[in-house]
Amino acid sequence: MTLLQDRATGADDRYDHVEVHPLGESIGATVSGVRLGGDVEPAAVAEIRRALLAHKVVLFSGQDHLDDAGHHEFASLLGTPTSPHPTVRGEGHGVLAIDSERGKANSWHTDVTFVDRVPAISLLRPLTLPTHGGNTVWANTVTAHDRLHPALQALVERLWAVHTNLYDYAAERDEKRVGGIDVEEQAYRDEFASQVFETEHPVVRVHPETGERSLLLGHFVKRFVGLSSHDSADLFTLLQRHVTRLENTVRWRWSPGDLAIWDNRATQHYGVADYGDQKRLLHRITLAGDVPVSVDGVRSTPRLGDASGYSALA
Ligand SMILES: O=C(O)CCC(=O)C(=O)O
Ligand SMILES: [Fe+2]
Repeated sequence: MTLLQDRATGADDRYDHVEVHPLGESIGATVSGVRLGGDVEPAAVAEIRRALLAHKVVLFSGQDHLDDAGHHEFASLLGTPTSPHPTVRGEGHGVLAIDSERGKANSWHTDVTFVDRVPAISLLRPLTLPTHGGNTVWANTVTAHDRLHPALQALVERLWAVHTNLYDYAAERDEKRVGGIDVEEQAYRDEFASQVFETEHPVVRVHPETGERSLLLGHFVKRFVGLSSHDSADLFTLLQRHVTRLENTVRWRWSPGDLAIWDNRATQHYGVADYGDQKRLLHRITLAGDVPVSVDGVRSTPRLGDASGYSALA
């Protein structure tokens, strides 16, 4: 990506209806000059979508007027909202609560990759923020792919991974003694895994709108098809290291009234859990996506679970 920016203002002059300020060369832009809601004019929606596809995550501020209904109305201009989650109950308006009292997303992932129809876009809005910490970091999985050595690209092009919602919580976190785990957190984990989903996805997917190739990985990956668990773990670590290198990320410090929108087909993200026991609550709406397709045109295959009730196909 070559950024076209006005040297004085930092704004990208290819937008007429919104202002777009890139936050870095790899990923992230702030978008301003628009009041989000169900009444945003189509030309502005089209530019927001263009900025999203170019920068992978776009960040809005000053949207304090948004409630769940407005969040949902605006989301509906960009796509078809899914139900809140394949297994976890939501809040109405297609909203999933991201609540520190139930668990923390401090592990790199792409949302809901354990189903075949991975959501295309997620929209996240803070309701309660801690006094410090609790930033979110996004990584660009297209640049992660493109910056791999061609020999590594050739390797991963032919590889498929099994993703499941029964992922290993202890792998990315400090393991808690079973008897010592918080009751609410355990209830959430039980609900999360109340129905098991498993899907085989290509490690390299072709983006349905941009044609870009991206690495489809993150913490729901259980193993690579045909590789031993040791080889899977080593290769997963190697690839994730390329996804999450700092040059490939953007970090956002939340303020009340913000809204983040990310292209879930081209990113991973991580909620930094550095705010102690403070309450942190955000509301997320996801938009229906299509079934990923490999570079050879082969679609992902569900192995366990039927996600048709969770999401239409985009
Ligand atoms: O807590 C965060 O910052 C990220 C939450 C998350 O993973 C999500 O909203 O999908
Ligand atoms: Fe997430």
